[in-house]
Amino acid sequence: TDLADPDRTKAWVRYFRSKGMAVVALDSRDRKTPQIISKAAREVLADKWAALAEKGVKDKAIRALVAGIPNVGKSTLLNHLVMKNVAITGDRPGVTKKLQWLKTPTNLELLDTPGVLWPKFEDQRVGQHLAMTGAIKDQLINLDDIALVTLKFMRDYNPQSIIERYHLPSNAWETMTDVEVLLAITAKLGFKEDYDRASERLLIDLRRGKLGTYTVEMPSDNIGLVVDGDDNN
Ligand SMILES: Nc1nc2c(ncn2[C@@H]2O[C@H](COP(=O)(O)OP(=O)(O)OP(=O)(O)O)[C@@H](O)[C@H]2O)c(=O)[nH]1
Ligand SMILES: [Mg+2]
Repeated sequence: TDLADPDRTKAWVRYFRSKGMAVVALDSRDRKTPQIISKAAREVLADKWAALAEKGVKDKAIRALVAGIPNVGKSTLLNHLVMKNVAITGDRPGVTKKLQWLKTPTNLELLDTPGVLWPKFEDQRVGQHLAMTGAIKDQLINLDDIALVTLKFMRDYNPQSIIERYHLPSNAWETMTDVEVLLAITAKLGFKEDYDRASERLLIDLRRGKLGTYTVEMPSDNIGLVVDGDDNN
């Protein structure tokens, strides 16, 4: 949540709830996160616990696995829940390489898993957006293509953040194409003609929240959503 657009996060929470899912929006590193998760888990499991209690089963360990796209903070979240730095985390996709059980003193067993992506993207925007957010290894993408996708997005979404971060003239968006904006950023960063390097910097800035909070897709865009058992995805 700390990196995402708050209004768009609310829209996504509403969307997944409308599909009958239990949803909490989190900053994985926040102190309150473990409490929020355990409260939500208790609510989700309430019926199951009641049924077990009726059969006389008590103190059963809760086993849960964390799953998701690469580099979203799964291992960070689990470390927080077990209150130790056991799972390896890192500022790039593909850090967790294998399944790993983590145990807590409170009878909670958590399975960390490597990030997963679907085998192929039906809509190329899905791949572009995942690349923007850092879910795809930078070695596998064309950085300047993704930088241009980012600039195209920022032109409408938060043009001022680019002007301020890279000290561009205030009318840059009116007078320049996206390619020209990238070249202007390259020059301002002192990278001469090396727009690959500027592209990389732009993406790092975006991913670290230096260009403000952002969320690229909305539920209403209907791009590559994987709910409703839609097996096209
Ligand atoms: N700003 C912010 N950064 C986070 C958050 N959660 C994790 N991070 C950072 O994001 C990076 C990725 O975190 P990981 O926990 O390694 O992500 P992962 O989902 O386990 O990644 P893979 O194992 O590669 O799939 C690390 O640099 C974390 O410090 C969060 O909620 N907010
Ligand atoms: Mg991980």
